[in-house]
Amino acid sequence: MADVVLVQPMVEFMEALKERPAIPLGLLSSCRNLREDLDIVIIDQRVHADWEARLRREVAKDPLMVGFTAITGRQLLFALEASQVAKDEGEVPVIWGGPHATALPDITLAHPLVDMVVRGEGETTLPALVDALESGGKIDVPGVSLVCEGDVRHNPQRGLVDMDDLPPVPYNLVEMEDYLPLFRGRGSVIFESSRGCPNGCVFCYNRPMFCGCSRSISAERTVSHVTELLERYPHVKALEFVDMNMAADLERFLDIFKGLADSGHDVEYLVAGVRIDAVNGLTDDDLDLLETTGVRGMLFGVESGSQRVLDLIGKNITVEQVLECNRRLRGRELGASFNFMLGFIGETSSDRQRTIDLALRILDENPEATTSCFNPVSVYPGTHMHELARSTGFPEPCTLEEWGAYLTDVTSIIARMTWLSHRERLEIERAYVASNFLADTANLIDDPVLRSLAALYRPVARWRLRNDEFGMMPEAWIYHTVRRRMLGP
Ligand code: B12
Ligand code: SF4
Repeated sequence: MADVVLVQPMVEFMEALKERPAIPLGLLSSCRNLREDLDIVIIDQRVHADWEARLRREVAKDPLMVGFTAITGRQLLFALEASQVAKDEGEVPVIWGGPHATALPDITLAHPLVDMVVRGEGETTLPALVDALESGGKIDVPGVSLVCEGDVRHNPQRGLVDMDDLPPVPYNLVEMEDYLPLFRGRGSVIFESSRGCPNGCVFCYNRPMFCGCSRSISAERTVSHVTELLERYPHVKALEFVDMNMAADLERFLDIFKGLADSGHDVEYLVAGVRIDAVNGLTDDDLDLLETTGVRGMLFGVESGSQRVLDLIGKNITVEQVLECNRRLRGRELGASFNFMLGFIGETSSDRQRTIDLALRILDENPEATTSCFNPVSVYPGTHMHELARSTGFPEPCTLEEWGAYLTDVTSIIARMTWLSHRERLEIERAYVASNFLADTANLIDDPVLRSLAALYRPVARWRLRNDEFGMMPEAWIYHTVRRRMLGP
């Protein structure tokens, strides 16, 4: 009998483009401190075609709890579908954790399918909660919210974990072969070496989750955990650091790559969260070190090409720093990718054109660079952006279903941009569609046919963006139709 059943719901569109998803790191990480005598089962909607039958089977065995993770967006709808299955099958407590439940515990608990919420990090709260459930006593565990006699009770906040004290992630709880999405043709795994970020961008989930507090595993321990992982799973040939701001401490950042270089793994690395100013603080020798160690992906959040907007959103970088970073990375194999967003509150049409121009200039000045699609700004609960959006009459989603539907599709995100005119929203939608094809999509799309079609359309996309030509755009309709087909109903 499983004592603890955990469910990883489907996420969204991006996953439909990859043959295999990333490991369910949030759930695995929450299990790090669970007692060894407990039986833990992880069911993943993305890899277990028979997830429903598995879940029914496990619930029928009367476990202590069934836990679900979810970020804001469509994943909430999948988590609800699975929670319904659990509730249909037995009397088991349904417990939600993850970014969305943390930001909005009241709305989450208002749903009849959810019994408890774990706010924030799971590493200490989950073991304490499991003990409380087992003892059958009062659930007075810090970090947990629950409904008590019809009222929502939020137990006190739990302090943040010391990442250096955490044991390694128990990857053995899943079949590694089911995961390993391809990065440059290599099976990759995700790894977290730090949490949080000292900066406070208005749109980012960092503040509500981590109060802007940045913590990390020491360089030495990071290298030792990575080495252990690579030795245990020799078919892992790429590793993605999913830290929000991995180079917040430059010395630690460099020490990690020195340590990895010394251990001589045949592995490529992707650094998913790195700031422009951090890279500008590296010497050419440091960049050489990253390159020889195998760093082949560095993702930068630039967000806007307008200095006025960068200041408005608290990004704390300048356009000049972005261009300098791009120049420094030119001719290097570090896989620089620059990310942008359109539709910030207070942004004008000329600010948006500056963003498009900056993206095109980056690509012109550095043939090795790529850019992401220009995501329309989404309102994440608990962020400062959420408060700003409310003041413009943003139609507030009030339930889990509404939050799920709002962030399911770019068209629904754009439809709620109450701070923009109808014409501006149309411009953003079309620039978004074209921007999907601006740069090479090799790391995003596994299907070679789709990739070739994207490459064929690239010159048209660049022409549209360069010339602000969004009048007649039948390909926007084709794009949305294909996307909906891939996502399913
Ligand atoms: C890997 C990743 C993904 C993966 C899948 C994520 C998943 N949850 O299944 C993919 C690539 C699919 C993805 C997609 C997106 N993502 Co993403 N992604 C991440 C990333 C980089 C790492 C997630 C992770 O593994 N973290 C490490 C683990 C340990 O942390 P965790 O999941 O929060 O889990 C901890 C706690 O939350 C808690 N916990 C979590 N679940 C549970 C469950 C239970 C039962 C318990 C007890 C505890 C618990 O315990 C864990 C340990 O402390 C994070 C940034 C980050 N560093 O966290 C963003 C992040 C989760 N993504 C985010 C966003 C916005 C997106 C996108 C919308 C981006 C975009 N614009 O396209 C898309 C989603 C939709 C789409 N368009 O496809 C936001 C979510 C904000 C929010 N309010 O929900 C984050 C936080 C980034 C950010 N800085 O804002 N993403
Ligand atoms: S720098 Fe990045 S991680 Fe830090 S607050 Fe801004 S967007 Fe979030």
